[in-house]
Amino acid sequence: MIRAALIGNPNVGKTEIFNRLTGLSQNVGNFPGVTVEKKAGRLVHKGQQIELVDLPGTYSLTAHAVDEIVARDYIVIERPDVIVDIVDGSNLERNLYLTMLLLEMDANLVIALNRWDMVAARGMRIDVEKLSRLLGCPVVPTVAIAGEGLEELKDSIVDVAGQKRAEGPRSAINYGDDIEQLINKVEGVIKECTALNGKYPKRWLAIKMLEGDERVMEQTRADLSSSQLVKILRIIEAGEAAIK
Ligand SMILES: Nc1nc2c(ncn2[C@@H]2O[C@H](COP(=O)(O)OP(=O)(O)OP(=O)(O)O)[C@@H](O)[C@H]2O)c(=O)[nH]1
Ligand SMILES: [Mg+2]
Repeated sequence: MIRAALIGNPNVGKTEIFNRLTGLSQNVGNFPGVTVEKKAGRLVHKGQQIELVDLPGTYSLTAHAVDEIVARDYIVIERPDVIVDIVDGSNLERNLYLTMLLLEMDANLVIALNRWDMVAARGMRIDVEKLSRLLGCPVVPTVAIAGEGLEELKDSIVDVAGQKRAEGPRSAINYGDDIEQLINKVEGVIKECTALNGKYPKRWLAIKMLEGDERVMEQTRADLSSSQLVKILRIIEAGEAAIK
């Protein structure tokens, strides 16, 4: 069975896509925040069972807001095989911020460029192939309300689930030499920790630790030995001192 999750900014059409793919009828509404709890449904495509989860809309993946925590925990703890990032094509720049955060998490991404009807209506042009090349994942234009592009979207979900997850960042953000050095050092300690092995994306975890993300610190504390924890805290301290 393929485990896939729909994620994206609020009000982009995630639930509309979820309903059409699963045959369920969750609430859809023309305002943000309609979906507040994750909902699961099933479908079969090309003989493959797919479990699909509809997540609450989120702009970011910090641990500060409940909807962000639901989405983020689902991705880092449940680790679905495929993440379907629903992007509002008519609001591309704003929506791609979340996409970059997902790439940083090493997510196995498929992007649905939804509201493709609005893209055309507004006279905008998007080079879908170029976007797909730059982001290193399939990009499928969709019009959820008309059911357009959904067969291609299901094809991409099955294709991406069949590919092996690439280790390491594909087109993640480069934070510059100083910060990258700190990330590498923390990642080095994380690699030594067998209890954390395969549990979280390593680079993502290192970045969150350097950010002082309390939730990540709590979630990993029991897995780290005290000497590993001390090493990490020293790297963070040294980094802070160097930046000041
Ligand atoms: N024009 C157009 N409208 C769409 C499309 N897809 C969805 N919508 C509309 O966008 C609105 C939001 O749809 P939802 O499916 O509720 O969006 P959501 O992403 O689940 O929203 P939250 O749960 O609040 O995060 C609804 O009014 C849909 O009818 C599309 O492809 N084109
Ligand atoms: Mg919704």
